[in-house]
Amino acid sequence: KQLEDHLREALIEDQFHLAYQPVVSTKDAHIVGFEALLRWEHPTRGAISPADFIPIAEDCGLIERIGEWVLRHACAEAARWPGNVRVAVNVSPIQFANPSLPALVASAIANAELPPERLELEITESVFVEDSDAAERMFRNLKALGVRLALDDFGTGYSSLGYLKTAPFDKIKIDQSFVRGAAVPGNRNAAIIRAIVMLAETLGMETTAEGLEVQDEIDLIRDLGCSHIQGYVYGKPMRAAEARRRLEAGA
Ligand code: G
Ligand code: G
Ligand code: MN
Ligand code: NA
Repeated sequence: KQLEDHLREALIEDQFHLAYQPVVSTKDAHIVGFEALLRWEHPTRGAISPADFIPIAEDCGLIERIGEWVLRHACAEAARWPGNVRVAVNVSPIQFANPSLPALVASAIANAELPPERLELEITESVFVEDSDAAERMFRNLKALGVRLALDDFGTGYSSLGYLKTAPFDKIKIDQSFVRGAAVPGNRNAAIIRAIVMLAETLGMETTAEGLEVQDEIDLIRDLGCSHIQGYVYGKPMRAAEARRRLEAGA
């Protein structure tokens, strides 16, 4: 059997779950939200990484149904969290190209009774490559719903910067490849992060530094002015129940 057939089964047989990774404020380390990350536990093959199966789901057309599953589950979970804690959901470029995405997002937040500003959609630069007019229309339609938009993996893709003029992002997520090594003296990544933060601030956008693993990186990222931090240093992606416990513990 092909992985594609296993994926179809996974949807029907409830083999997916979401893991939630904390995103904390740089200022005082309180949790402002979680990124929802898809996990697949196959009954015999064990855990399969989204890095491996998302591309296949995109190729065989299953990403639409999987993406809908993710969106609805993430919104339902976030609706149980205290007042202003957000959930971030990764949106595939294939989903983004589908004109029905705003209707799906509207339905997901309405069903979950989640205030729209508590949902953040993470989108990568690649959506600008094919048809940037269509991309900008989509951004406006999503913004009109009141949800937040984040530019994911910033700096790793096509980075034309031109789209930052008009695309209504609320946040730039600085890819972990820039954080790695940034605390080493003489490393140029710190200068790049500083420039991205200045750019984002000028445009009124927040910044999340991704993939922080050690305390040194926290100190550096604080100095560089990033507003938010995400990484193993504050928590690996965790089960929904554990995320709720973290919120109750207030840390
Ligand atoms: O969670 P992990 O660390 O393994 O993620 C690997 C990759 O899979 C990342 O690029 C991440 O953005 C992507 N990913 C995780 N969950 C989802 C999801 O629900 N939808 C999409 N489109 N991508 C996801
Ligand atoms: O592409 P995207 O940024 O959505 O994917 C985030 C990926 O980064 C997930 O696979 C997540 O598990 C992973 N991740 C999150 N924090 C860390 C970290 O501190 N170190 C490493 N190596 N990976 C991380
Ligand atoms: Mn992401
Ligand atoms: Na990212």
